[in-house]
Amino acid sequence: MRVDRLFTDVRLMTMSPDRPGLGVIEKGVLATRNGRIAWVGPHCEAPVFHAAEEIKGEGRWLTPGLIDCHTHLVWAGDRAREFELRLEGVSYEEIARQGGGILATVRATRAASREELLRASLTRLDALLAEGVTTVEIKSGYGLEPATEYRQLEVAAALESARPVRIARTFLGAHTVPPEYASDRAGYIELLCSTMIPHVARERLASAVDVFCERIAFSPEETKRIFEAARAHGLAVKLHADQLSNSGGAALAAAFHALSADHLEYTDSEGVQAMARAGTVAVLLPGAFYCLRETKLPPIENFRRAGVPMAVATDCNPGTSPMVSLLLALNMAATLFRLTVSECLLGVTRHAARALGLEDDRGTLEIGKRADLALWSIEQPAELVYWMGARPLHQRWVGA
Ligand code: DI6
Ligand code: FE
Repeated sequence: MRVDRLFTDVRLMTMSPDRPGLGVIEKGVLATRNGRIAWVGPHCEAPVFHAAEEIKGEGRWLTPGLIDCHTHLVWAGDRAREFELRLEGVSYEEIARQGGGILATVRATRAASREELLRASLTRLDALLAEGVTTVEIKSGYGLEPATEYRQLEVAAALESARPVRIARTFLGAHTVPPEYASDRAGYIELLCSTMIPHVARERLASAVDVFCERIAFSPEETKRIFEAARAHGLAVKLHADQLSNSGGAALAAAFHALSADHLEYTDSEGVQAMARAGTVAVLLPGAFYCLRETKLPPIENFRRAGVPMAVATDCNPGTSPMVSLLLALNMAATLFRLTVSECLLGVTRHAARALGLEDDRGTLEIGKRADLALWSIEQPAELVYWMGARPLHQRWVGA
């Protein structure tokens, strides 16, 4: 069999649904051709390969490249001062009401040039890539006006040319109501639905639409209207749901067959059941939970029992999760949310791919999937979750 790259002497976490847990193959071989996986399996079953390049793993672990399926990575400015205010006891919601929070980042992002945005974003992106991430979802939502929203998405696309990485783009114009529409919410929603969503769809600036459904952002009724516009323009939907209060966000997301509902601290069993029926992925964001010093845990055991796939992401954003380490998010998901090691690792591979609607394309080591790979200097899978701040990545490939 003629192949481009042949990985030998590797232990595989295939993440394949056809095998239990992480789909481990202890003595594995993986071959790639044209950027896709051409063969994968145990060494003893491997055919004879003619490879342009052989990579000897020396017993290291090979996994699919990690997927960070929820970030707001493109923004300008910083919110370190707000962090200090919170340390002094001011709440996140109070800061938002005073015009800080998201709106502070909106001002800085509107004022930033394309180049400034790109430079700031690359620093954060590089930190993720250094830990084996090969796909990053990036949301807009710090423009809240057409030009800046589109610019954020264009910068997200430009990151893909600047680094070996795949970017999935999500339009989050419905992050919060911008100040100029403070007394005309309906006017902003009209702008979203009649101008921005059609433009984003037409220009293929994003493949999904997200909404922050929350007391301080958009109501379930408003969310519905925005989702209907997304659907009418052929865009998938995702939802920031039940993060600070239970507004029935999870059930609403499920009713629209959302790819994912994210955060979910306040989701009730009705929401969990609806997500299970719709096949909506639960994206858990322990970084935001940690930064807000939230104490209400997402209903993990309920998700487990109902068979709702769980993903884990950084939520990288300047306000509630200034986190550029997906492995640290895993450690937090285990320690704070009690996810198992297998749940954690499936949550940044197979289930994260599904949260982006890309489960047929990546997220597992299976024939035909993209050869986006990470090779780790570890002795056992648990080390990817156990360490805080270690750099266990040996090498990564995007389309090997
Ligand atoms: N939920 C969050 O935690 C972030 N956005 C969202 O919808 C916060 C974004 C920010 O504070 O800048
Ligand atoms: Fe978020």
